[in-house]
Amino acid sequence: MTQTDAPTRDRVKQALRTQRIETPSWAYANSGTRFKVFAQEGVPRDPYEKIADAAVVHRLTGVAPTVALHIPWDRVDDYADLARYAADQGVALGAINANVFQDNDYKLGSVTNPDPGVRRKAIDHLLECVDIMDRTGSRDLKLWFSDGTNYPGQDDIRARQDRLATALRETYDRLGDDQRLLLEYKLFEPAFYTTDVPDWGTAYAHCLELGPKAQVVIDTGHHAPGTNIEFIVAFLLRVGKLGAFDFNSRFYADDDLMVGAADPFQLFRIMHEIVRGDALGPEAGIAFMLDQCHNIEPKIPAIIRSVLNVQEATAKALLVDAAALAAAQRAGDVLGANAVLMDAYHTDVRPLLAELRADLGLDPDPMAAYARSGYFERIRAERVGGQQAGWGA
Ligand code: RM4
Ligand code: MN
Repeated sequence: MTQTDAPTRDRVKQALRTQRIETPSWAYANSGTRFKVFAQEGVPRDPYEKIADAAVVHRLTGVAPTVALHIPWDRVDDYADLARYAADQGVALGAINANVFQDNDYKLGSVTNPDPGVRRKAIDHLLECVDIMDRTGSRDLKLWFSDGTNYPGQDDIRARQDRLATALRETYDRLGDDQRLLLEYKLFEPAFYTTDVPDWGTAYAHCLELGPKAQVVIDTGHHAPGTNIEFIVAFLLRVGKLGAFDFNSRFYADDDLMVGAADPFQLFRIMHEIVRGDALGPEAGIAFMLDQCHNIEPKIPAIIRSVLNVQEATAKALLVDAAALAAAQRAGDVLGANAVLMDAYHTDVRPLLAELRADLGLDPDPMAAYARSGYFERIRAERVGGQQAGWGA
């Protein structure tokens, strides 16, 4: 059985105190599938209101102190003012996400477009995002490219890799000393025949060529079914090229559902590799971000639930008896090693997390605390009129 004696509990709680989970500004806005986005009441109308919602998630969970921005969705005149507002609310601005996938010019690609003028426009946007990072104090530029082709012969696959490398190089060279370029991959969609950054190997190869400030982002929804994501985590961590996660759940493709909803066991296995690689604390430099859409469920509670799901998987991973696991592995004890992992996974960590929250002066049940807080009733009453934020806002 897994030990849950006092020293173990203290060790696990101590590690959990260092965990940070970043929430995405766009998850507070209206978003969802390409068929219908169901508008909800009380949804933010601007980046300030998104930050206010993110601050509520942080106040209730204690582990979500930063919020990622998406440009141009979160474009404002004065980023220093936005950063000040965030600080007043008790949070900070996190990763800046570039968006080169929603302009008509990008029909045939952004940085890999056959037209040099379009490529220039896309690169200029990436550089603008670094300018914004200078003003927000953000460390990370997160890049996801929808670039690809739909038909065999449509464009030169190899030339597109050259164009991608050129764009990444120019962007990388613009980074400050403490800034990073995080490159995200996705198997397919919106392109269906080739995608220019389809997998971790492609992202890794580009990051390697760029240098130490370039690292890979693993979006947990961006793989073929059955892909062993924890293997990718272990591999990239070992070589110092894992920069961040975009957490979410998928049943089919890039579903963007709540992390830990579809496959909590997979999330545990991922967090086990993080703990194994000593990469949980902020000093390890891994950004644990959510990238989700909440189309039919209320958004703020969904994000709280997601944060709690990550915490639960992490607590279970921290409960793995590392010494017993290593001994079983050395002895070639297949079933024993597996049992060590499963014992930790089957432990109900909710009481331990409630205890941790009490230690931190938080309500032990953040979901219930939110429901009681009256926050939703307030934003529903206050946020009338104006244009609700959403994808393309
Ligand atoms: C993409 C990718 C990016 C996210 C956008 C909204 O599929 O996951 O990380 O910024 O969606
Ligand atoms: Mn993502």
